[in-house]
Amino acid sequence: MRSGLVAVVGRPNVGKSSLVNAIVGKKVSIVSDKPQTTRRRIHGVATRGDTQIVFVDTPGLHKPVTALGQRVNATAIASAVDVDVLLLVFDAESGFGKGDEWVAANVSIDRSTTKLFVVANKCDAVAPRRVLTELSLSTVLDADEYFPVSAHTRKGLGELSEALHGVLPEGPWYYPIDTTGDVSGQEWVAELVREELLRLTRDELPYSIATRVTEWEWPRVRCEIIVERESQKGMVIGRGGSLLKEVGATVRRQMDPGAYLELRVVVDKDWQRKPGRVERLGY
Ligand SMILES: Nc1nc2c(ncn2[C@@H]2O[C@H](COP(=O)(O)OP(=O)(O)OP(=O)(O)O)[C@@H](O)[C@H]2O)c(=O)[nH]1
Ligand SMILES: [Mg+2]
Repeated sequence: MRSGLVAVVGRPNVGKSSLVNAIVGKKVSIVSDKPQTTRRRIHGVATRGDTQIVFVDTPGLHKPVTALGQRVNATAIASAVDVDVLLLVFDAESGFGKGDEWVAANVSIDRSTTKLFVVANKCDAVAPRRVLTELSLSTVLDADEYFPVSAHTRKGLGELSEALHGVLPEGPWYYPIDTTGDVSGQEWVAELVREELLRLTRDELPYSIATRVTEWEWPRVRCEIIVERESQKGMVIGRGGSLLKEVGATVRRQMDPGAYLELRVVVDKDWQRKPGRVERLGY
């Protein structure tokens, strides 16, 4: 048997979670077009043949301006310690740049025990020539291998998976054969609610939203949506409750049949800027 931990790091919005979902073959981590979607370390497990790859999806590394930002950055850095492979993902469409070098400098790995693979994602969105240019810029990282991929079209994912299989050490699996992730049912519903809200809200609102399940007596599930200001409450509820209704309907479709999902919006003033509050929300 072979197994290993593969940490997926990079700037926000480069497609880390999309990549993990695509390789695992199931949605294990929420995705959105807004940066800073992932806030916790999430395991996505891909077991093929005798090999189990445990992907460690991490929050995008950025220059933090809030307590939440500091917290999620620390989570990302800590998640990259003691792994077998570090996948440093960058966005081929926006190009390899200083931010990506900054990420590499902030995650310190022991190169004698951890392989560094650089992954250029979103290659479907750029011309092949550009992909090569961006990959050649990324060689300043002196990685062990480089991969052009697209999480959307799956191009290059086979090569990447094969290379990962090739470097993982012999050892027992971390999870049972049919496990795809480590997010609990309650956390998952809270994440799905947040994913929908990220999709439907704009400006600063997505960053002000936290979600948590406060009641789980199947089929009754209550999820609290926490915002930072009274004025944001109405924006989340929508005219006549329309936005909340849409969120509820989309999330319910992704839950086991029969769920009764109740959404409630509460204000926790400026929670994002208060370390104690951030921690209490489980980040
Ligand atoms: N064109 C294209 N877009 C992609 C691809 N992979 C991801 N995206 C898009 O990029 C955006 C960000 O995707 P995520 O997977 O949430 O990115 P992330 O790196 O996990 O972001 P954070 O969790 O915020 O750090 C979404 O709008 C995705 O649909 C890809 O291969 N091609
Ligand atoms: Mg993510």
